Amino acid sequence: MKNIAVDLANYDHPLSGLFDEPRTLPEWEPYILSEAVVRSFEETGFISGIKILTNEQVNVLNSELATLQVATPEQRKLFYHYESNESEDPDKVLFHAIGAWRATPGFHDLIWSPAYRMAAYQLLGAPLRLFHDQLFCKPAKHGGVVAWHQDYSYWTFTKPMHHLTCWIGLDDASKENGCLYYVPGSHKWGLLPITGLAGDMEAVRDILTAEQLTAFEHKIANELPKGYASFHHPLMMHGSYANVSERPRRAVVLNAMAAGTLGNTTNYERIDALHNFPEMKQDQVLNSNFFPLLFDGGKELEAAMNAVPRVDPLKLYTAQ
Ligand SMILES: O=C(O)CCC(=O)C(=O)O
Repeated sequence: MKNIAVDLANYDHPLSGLFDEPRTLPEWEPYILSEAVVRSFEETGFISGIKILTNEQVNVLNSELATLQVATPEQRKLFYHYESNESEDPDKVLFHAIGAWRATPGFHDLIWSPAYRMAAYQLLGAPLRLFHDQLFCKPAKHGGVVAWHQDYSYWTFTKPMHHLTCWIGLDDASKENGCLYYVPGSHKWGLLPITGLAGDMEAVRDILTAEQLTAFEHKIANELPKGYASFHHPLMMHGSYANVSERPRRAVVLNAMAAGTLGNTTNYERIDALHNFPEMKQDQVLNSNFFPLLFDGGKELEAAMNAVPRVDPLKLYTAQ
């Protein structure tokens, strides 16, 4: 039994009771982003300071994360990507993995958390599916640079671009321990070529215009208490510097996409990177159990949802 890892992708609903499950509009109301916050997202390409997790929920996820950092070979098969320095010291594990939602109940249920789902619906302006999740763990005093990049440059095996990233801190994140940085307005720069994620933080500078380089002078450090999140547009320029502090910087990232997103894999030049991903057929809606529908505007809420502020997807997600 020990060697069998249960694939939680078989469950298209929460399993653990870790999160509320609102049904009526009054129950959803505390999670609705204001008009001003939605407009700010349209303008700058990101918003920050959204509470997703209580401290107790953070603790549950951090306990599960510790087990995933030493996952069994069977558990590792559930991941689309699993990269670790394999340090024997749990405090020194440098770790990036995609697919934790399939492996443990807390990470599985996080994708159903109401604060996440409502904000994602408003910021995509459309019903949404899970694309995938990610874990980014930088131990104390460890490099762990994530170079400046745009998420969609790595996701062109799906189309059209109608995706959203939510970054959730599992530790307080500060400049010292390697918080994320954003370049406000860079979501209007169009799609730029890939310049790499590891090693040279500044590699992207070689392909930027003088105007874009100037915009970097206004970069924002996304410092956040644990349990809080930022959301960013798929073309937002972002990255994180090394953790030079005495404490870890762990985070879980949820990547969503509009419910009608299609596979675009036939001519994808980095196809090798996808060999552990779920099947994605060219021009077919990604609607298997690996891409669960997370929020469709709530059938039971229907009329009320029209009053909830949302972005206009045609304005925000068409320039590529
Ligand atoms: O957590 C990090 O340092 C990087 C996260 C990131 O690149 C993302 O959320 O898209």
